[in-house]
Amino acid sequence: LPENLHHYHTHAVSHNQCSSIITQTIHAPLDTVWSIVRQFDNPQSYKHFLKSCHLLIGDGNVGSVREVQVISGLPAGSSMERLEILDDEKHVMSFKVVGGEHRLKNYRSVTTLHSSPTCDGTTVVVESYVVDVPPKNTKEETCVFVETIVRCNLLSLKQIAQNLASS
Ligand code: A8S
Repeated sequence: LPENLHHYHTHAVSHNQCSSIITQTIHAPLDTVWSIVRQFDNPQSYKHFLKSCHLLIGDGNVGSVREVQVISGLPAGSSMERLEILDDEKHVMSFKVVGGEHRLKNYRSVTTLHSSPTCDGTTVVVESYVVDVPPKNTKEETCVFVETIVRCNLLSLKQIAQNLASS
């Protein structure tokens, strides 16, 4: 396994937090996938639970803060998120939640892209997160909720990247 996997996806997790890691194989070149993931001001291009995004601070580099509006039907209205890592060489992006109207306090995620060592033109996306378990919820419930969202996001990223790569 690439050595940066361990480095970027090992999180300090306290007793009232939950954490996990999700992977997705995409049949598109790494640069294609990265061109989508790296756009901090346009997460709604593949995160279909979001309807809009605008930057409150910065221009899309590290330290920028975005505000996203969530589609209706979810227990959330908006989220404010700060870009923590954007590494165009190592293909790492990370953001943390710094506010908003939702239940995922202190959510932080790291996404890394890896060229498949065995299959040309294929990318493996690895996404890990840590979040506080909300009052009156269990770790299990929180993980299921977050994993559902992250899996949907990565499946949608796969579809969009594969369409771009085959056009
Ligand atoms: C991401 C990951 C997650 C986003 C969650 C888990 C969120 O945007 C949604 C619903 C919520 O209740 C929390 O990579 C929050 O965006 C869709 C508003 C943060």
